[in-house]
Amino acid sequence: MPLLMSLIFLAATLPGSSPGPAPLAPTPSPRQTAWRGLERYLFCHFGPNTFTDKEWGGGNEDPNLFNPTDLDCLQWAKAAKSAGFAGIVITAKHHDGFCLWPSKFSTHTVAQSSWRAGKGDVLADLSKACRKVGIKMGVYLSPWDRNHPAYGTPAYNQVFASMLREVLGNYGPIFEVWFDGANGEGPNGKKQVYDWPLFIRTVRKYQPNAVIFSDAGPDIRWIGNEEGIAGETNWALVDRSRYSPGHASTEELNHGYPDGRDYVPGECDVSIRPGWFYHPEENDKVKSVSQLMSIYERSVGRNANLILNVPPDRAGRFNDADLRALDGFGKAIAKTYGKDLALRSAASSSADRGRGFQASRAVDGNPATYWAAPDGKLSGGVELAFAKPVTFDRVMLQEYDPLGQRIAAFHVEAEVEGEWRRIGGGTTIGYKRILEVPETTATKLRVTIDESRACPTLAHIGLYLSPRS
Ligand code: FUL
Repeated sequence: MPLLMSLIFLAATLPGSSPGPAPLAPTPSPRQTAWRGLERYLFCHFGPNTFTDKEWGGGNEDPNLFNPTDLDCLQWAKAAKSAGFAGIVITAKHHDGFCLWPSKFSTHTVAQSSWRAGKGDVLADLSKACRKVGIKMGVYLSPWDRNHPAYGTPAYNQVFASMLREVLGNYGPIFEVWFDGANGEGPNGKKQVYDWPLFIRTVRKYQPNAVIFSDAGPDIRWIGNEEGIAGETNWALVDRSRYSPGHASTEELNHGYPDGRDYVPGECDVSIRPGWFYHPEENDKVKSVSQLMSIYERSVGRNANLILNVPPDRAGRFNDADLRALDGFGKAIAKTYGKDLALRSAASSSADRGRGFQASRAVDGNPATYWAAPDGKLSGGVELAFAKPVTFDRVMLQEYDPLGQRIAAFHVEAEVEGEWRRIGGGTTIGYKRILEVPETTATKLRVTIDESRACPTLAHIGLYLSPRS
């Protein structure tokens, strides 16, 4: 046998060497994996409602009402970036049908307003600002249109697809397209039968890397409430075929289920204020940093992404109260999760797959490497030993998401003054799970997987201490 062949044979048969676990269907697409890494981004509800103090416009508003006196998308983008948000999704068109760009397929747009003498284009300003600051841009487009005369007839589907083409073709890369499921009546009193396959095809054609959001995916799903809270058990798996936009069980969307045939992770939407649009009387109702942190830990910390709405005011700027909350929120996340107290601790495993998948891979700070149990083993765990006792009140766990969501139950124990005690546990982990535990000072930590759909993986075990107030 030639030397090289012998070496390969030897390596393959060495005890402990192993190929990686086989992926467990359904698994994320590359666009879903890229979206996972963004974790949180802003939502901006902006349009005629900003000026009429409404949440849902009738579609018959005078376009001249839309008149931001000092539109400053750079201010939005800078605030997002400095608070650690990865992008901004804007309501390019809400239910009132008003287009924030000069669409050729509607007569209810910025071009019909006297704002910037009809030459303004909010999407152009925002895409420039996002590019300058280095964050991503996404768009919300409501298929429900209370202004368009064709709404309620088959012709409207072509109108909406043409609008999508304009929005997706002219402003650079778009990372997310947010489809609202609302389907009310239009000006002629009729409801539209939406051509979803056409809309989805159009997005894929003009922005193949964008994820599409709706109750039914196809890429990411609504989490089933507008409080920004994912279920404590949250599978990224559902059967897409059981839902359509606007028609889905909110309970199922909130939790997913382990036998779901499609990989469609959740996105948690919530506003920093009571309303989605700006209302001056809500300036003193902006959520506190501790409320926002609790939302973060129940969205990003429960295997979902967070889209936080910050509505620009009538000038076209974020209000100071929102800026303060955003800044505090960004700082609190950085303070809590900026320092991993378990990083590069001594790690061992009760069920080790072998070379390349040792327990140390879960604490090496690299999300692309992971601990994995041998094939067929559906339980097992990782133990960490610390050189000095570590004090923490948050445990972060991550599966290696590209191989599919596997873990269904786990628990965590800590060695405190020589005695092991259980400090927490749960069901799903997925891309990221944050567990709030009592403040604990431990010399060792053990994460045990109790149930799994296939041999479990852990890409990250992190320990953190929230700042004391
Ligand atoms: C809902 C809409 O009806 C609200 O106005 C808002 O845009 C929210 C994010 O989605 O379906």
